[in-house]
Amino acid sequence: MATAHESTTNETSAHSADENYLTASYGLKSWLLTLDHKRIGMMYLMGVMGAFFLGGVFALILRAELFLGTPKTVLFDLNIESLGISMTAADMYNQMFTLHGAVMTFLFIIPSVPAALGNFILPIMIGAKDVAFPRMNLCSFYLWIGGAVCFLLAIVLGGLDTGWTFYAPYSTSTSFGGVFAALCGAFILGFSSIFTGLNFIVTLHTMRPPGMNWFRMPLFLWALYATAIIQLLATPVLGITVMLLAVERVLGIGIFDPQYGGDPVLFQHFFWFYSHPAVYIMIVPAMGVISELISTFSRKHIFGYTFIAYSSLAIAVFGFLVWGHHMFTASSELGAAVFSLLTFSVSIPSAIKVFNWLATMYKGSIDLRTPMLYALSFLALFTIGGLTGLFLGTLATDVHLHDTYFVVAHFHYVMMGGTLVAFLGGIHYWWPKMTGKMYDEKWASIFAVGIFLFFNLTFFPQFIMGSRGMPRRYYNYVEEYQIYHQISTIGAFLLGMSLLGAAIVLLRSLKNGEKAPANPWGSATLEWKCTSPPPHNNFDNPPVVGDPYDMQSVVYDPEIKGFVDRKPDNPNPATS
Ligand code: HEM
Ligand SMILES: [Cu+2]
Repeated sequence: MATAHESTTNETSAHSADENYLTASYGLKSWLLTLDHKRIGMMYLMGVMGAFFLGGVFALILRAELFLGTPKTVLFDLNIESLGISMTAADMYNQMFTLHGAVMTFLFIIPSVPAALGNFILPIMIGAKDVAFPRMNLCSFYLWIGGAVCFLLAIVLGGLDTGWTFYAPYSTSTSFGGVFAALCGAFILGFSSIFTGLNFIVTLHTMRPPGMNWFRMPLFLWALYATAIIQLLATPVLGITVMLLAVERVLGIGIFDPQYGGDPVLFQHFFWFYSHPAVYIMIVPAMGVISELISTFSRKHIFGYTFIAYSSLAIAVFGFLVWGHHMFTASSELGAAVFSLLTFSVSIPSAIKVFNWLATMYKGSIDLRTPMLYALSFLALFTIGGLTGLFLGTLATDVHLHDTYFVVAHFHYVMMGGTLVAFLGGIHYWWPKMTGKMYDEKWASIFAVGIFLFFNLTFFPQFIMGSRGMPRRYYNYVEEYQIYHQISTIGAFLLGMSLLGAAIVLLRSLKNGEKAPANPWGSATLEWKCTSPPPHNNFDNPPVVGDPYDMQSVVYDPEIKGFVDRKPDNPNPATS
């Protein structure tokens, strides 16, 4: 007699081995015009990885320049009279950190987890065929492309040196010609982000299968849901702000520039009203990935499910109340004291998550596979990033640390040590599902460890030199900072090589990798119940919804080198 459980595993055999979303149709057009969330997710993945590579090249140029202090430079003065180009090494450095920051923030880290991994995984995790609005999903991807083109155009049009924050009145008066194009890029990318968020909210509200109430949803989905709320509510503010700035720059209407009667601090309020919540657009989905990884590779039910779920929402809400901590030195003392106090509120839900992950691991059967190595890295690096944030949130200490390398180290620990590392963990975790191939475990884990070590070598010295007064956004420095900069630069190049190594391991698996089973890691969420890679429609019959963290519901089957559903009447599948 076929039990409910069997019908889900039979799903696998209903498809011939090579029929899946990658082989459902062929040709460039079938990809470019696809409405399949999986293909859109894969295109996003390629796009954001391209952006990350570009941003990484800018970063290495910055670090190369900083290897030598005053008065030596690696960058050079550029003078091509026939083209009307004249730029000093200092100008070039300013351009590089602006492009690095803008590309990493707008083109890479904001869309990374939601638009690439979320698009691929979210519908399958709820047993659905697609997101609620597949056309809007494709539109979001093309808006991303449009935004990327604007940024490339900005480089061609003379670049920009405002920093990724576009602070007025400098951004309304700088002579570099790329500002307008970059503002348009940020505006368009905002819509791309809004469309993804809107799609996820509607999908989660309307398309969850019977049996999956809100509290049976995997925590990755709670995280994407909370993120989507921020995307929807905060991004329009950025859109309007950059448009106002563009109008001011082109038409000279006084909004932010005191020269025309505008208020530059107003710009900072508008900008950070988006950009602080935006840091939660970056970190909350990453936290969602970590919840899945920690539970799966500890082979234990997640500890404190409800607390983790609600803490995502709490972060989304509190995140809107703390933007003033970016402008302590520009606001009234009372205002600054209130924002300082409010800032601490966000650390509570973040700490709740960390404690619950630790409690999940406690007495678990921990499997140090590559995705888990990334998850452990995340725990260490995110904790350092978060705790150093408290020094910056404290009014008195921030006055000293503001605009130093301490800040640079802090946000790289959170964004790169946190989000990027979780993103890499997520890619390694879902890679078999997305591509149908297993990668080389040994080399993948070697590079994961390398990324952890060299990340610290790059960014830890920056805390020290920052607390000793090394300001950020400078292309030169006095001799006492040289040793820290040199360690940091060496670390950065080794880090770059480890990242490249990790990419090569993954890409090689496409050619040489073993075929992936449906459920290689023993996870209990629904995306592991369809074949790897999934068929075009994900599921022919809706899968049976269970507890997403019941690790006892699956058992290892050595024959297929993967996990299968435990059948209620037969606890050992190997003998069946
Ligand atoms: C190999 C890895 C990386 C290295 C070596 C690196 C290095 C740097 C350097 C040297 C600066 C300029 C500091 C200054 O002069 O103020 C900088 C700024 C910045 N980085 Fe990175 N970075 C890396 C990865 C990332 C990632 C993954 C992100 C975001 C997800 C990121 C976001 C930023 C931002 C937002 C700025 C501020 C730009 C500005 O001041 O306008 N970086 N980074
Ligand atoms: Cu903030």
